[in-house]
Amino acid sequence: MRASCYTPLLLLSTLVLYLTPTEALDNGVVGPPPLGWSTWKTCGDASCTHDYCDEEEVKANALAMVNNGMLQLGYDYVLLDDCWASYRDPATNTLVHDGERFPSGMDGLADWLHNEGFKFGIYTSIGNETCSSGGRDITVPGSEGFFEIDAQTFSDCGIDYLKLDFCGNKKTPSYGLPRGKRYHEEFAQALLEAQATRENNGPPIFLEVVAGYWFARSDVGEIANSWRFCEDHHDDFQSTEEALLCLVDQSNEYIDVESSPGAWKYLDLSMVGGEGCSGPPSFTPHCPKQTSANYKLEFLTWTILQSPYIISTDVRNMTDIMTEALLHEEIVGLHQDVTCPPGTLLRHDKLHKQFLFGRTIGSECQEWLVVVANFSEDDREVSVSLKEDFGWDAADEEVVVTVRDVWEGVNLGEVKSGDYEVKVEGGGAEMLRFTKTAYIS
Ligand SMILES: *[C@@H]1O[C@H](CO)[C@@H](O)[C@H](O)[C@H]1NC(C)=O
Ligand SMILES: *[C@@H]1O[C@H](CO)[C@@H](O)[C@H](O)[C@H]1NC(C)=O
Ligand SMILES: CC(=O)N[C@H]1CO[C@H](CO)[C@@H](O)[C@@H]1O
Repeated sequence: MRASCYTPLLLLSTLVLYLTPTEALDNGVVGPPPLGWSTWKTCGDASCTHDYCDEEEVKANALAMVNNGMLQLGYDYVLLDDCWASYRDPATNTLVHDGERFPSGMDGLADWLHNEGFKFGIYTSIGNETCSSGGRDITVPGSEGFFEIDAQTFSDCGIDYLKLDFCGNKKTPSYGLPRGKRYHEEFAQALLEAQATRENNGPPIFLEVVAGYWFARSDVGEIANSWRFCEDHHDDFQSTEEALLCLVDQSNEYIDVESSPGAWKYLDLSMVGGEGCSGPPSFTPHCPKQTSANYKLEFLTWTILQSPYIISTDVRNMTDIMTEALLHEEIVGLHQDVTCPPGTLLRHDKLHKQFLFGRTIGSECQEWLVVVANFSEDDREVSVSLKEDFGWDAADEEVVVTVRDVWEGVNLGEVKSGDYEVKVEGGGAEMLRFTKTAYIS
């Protein structure tokens, strides 16, 4: 199995970094981070190879989202990953979909999904090949050399979202650096122009870039609505820790471009519940490679950071942890709430492998939401400091703070000042909400 996406490691040390404010890609995408489902780790049947997908699988998962409440809760993006294109027509130079997998074509599928209330997304690569073939014995052409034509084709078939990867001839060592930033700028421009041919310039096309951050750094918000900034995420607890450690690296050494409505840092796909198993006779809809505690941690950290949350497992067969997490109304509501800035990493205790993430919430941004994540072997309570972490210092004698366990949906009690000690399950996480509720006179 080839890696799904672009691997940036070799480039990091050679880039010049600039500190400038983020501008947003001006394509009309505004508002909260996307919620949805992707084909990438969802195996459709016993012939499963990542990323297998076809019309039947996509429609069945979409209908499951209608029936299990996901769509109603806001999971409205249905995204095809690297599995739909098959060749470039030599006469018209347009990309052609795999007709066996998608008998109705991309526009037929787009119409069907729009009719059910979903938004529709597809995938391409900015190099001359895509990163995978979706389990077929073919090389799938990328968009290099055809940015305008492809952008127009995608727009014409009615997409609402495009994942832009970077594979192909960039494997030539000297390939990526001189072209990476320019290509992303040109593609974003081509997509804007294609979108402008739509009636009333819309609906907008959400643009996700996989490698754009490594080339455009602090300018990434000008070329994308979401950007990856770490390695591919896998159904693996170590991979989850690595994803979160990328935030530590950024705050120490690299530019950290903050998210804002319409421009989101993306932790990559989520595999809560476990990806599907490959091939007969082992095929089952889920092969969990993590514990439920680990999946809870994954869900809580993705949501407090307001990463786009795209689930990539079989939602036709929801496991208990999937139902508990994905359909958690209060947490999904907080993830979608853009009144206050997105969560950030407040503290990382390297020795004890503990992370504290936080953001302000509430109509006045005066409450605090935190996630404490425990990757360690240590037996040690984690303390949240009202003063150090929230700056809640004033009139401390009079303030009473209520603490709520958001996952369990219960109030834990009150704390007056100082530290709040929270016990976190091994390899797990807790989400707490701190609200100043009363003043003692
Ligand atoms: C992509 O470019 C590489 C390097 O130039 C080349 O080896 C490969 O054949 C190209 N792929 C396609 C599909 O043209
Ligand atoms: C953190 O997890 C470890 C196991 O990985 C566990 O032994 C320890 O009790 C946990 N720490 C806290 C503070 O709950
Ligand atoms: C293995 C398994 O349980 N698969 C089921 C997943 O859900 C679909 C739709 O409900 C069923 O048809 C499968 O049998």
